Amino acid sequence: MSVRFTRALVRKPPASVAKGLRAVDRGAPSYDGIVAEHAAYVAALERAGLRVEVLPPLDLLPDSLFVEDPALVFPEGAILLRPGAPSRAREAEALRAELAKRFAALVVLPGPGTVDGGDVLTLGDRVLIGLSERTDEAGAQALAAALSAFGKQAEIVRTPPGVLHLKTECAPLGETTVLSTARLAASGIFDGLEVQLVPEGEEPAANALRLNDHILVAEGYPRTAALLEKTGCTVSALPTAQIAKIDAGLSCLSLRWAD
Ligand code: CIR
Repeated sequence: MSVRFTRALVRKPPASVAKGLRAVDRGAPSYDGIVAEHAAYVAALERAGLRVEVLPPLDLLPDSLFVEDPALVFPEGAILLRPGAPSRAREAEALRAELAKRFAALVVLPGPGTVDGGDVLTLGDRVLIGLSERTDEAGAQALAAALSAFGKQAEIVRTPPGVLHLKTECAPLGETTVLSTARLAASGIFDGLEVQLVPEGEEPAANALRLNDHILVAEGYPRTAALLEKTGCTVSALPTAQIAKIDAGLSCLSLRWAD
């Protein structure tokens, strides 16, 4: 199941987090603010029933709290990815031993391509891989081959131009249901699935996180929260103003799986 989880791995924000990559400079985030947002996030994962393990901060890698980008995890095993930003390339290696401890199978994605986990949307045994500034064709092909060993069928799609990651604009709400911005849905990549559209003007809320019968959504997007309430899930609105300054949302702060 794409939305059933029992465990999560997160990494504490490093003191260097204000140096995290950002496409547009809207001012540096506050370290204390990011620590507070991270703590609220961990508490929300626990309320959703997940056992959360917190890895130590890595000061040399400012974006290393966004653990979803350097790896992909399933109950059957983990894949170490190849982050597309040069400053993030070493994050995968930093996760290797932690994943090897927790997963029976650990696959290291072969080069030379690049893939960020933020471009990977899992819907049951179907996995969409979005080509972006971070994920290239060679990386997507290598990941598609690695996924077939886990019994997953990959489809290579396109992250919209100017959008950091595929999941910046969408989130799985079930195996056949996605939350999406209208512009991403208009590309046709979700044809055949049930699509819940994020109300116009609330696009940043598309990067929500369904965990069991809970859904986490960025605070400040009341129409999206109301839409998500209709699923019958418990909806928690979480502060993300500081991590948003370095282009991050809710999914990228954890690796999640069911054991
Ligand atoms: C970056 O640009 O890589 C980080 N500052 C933010 C990464 C956010 N990751 C994600 O949405 N999957």
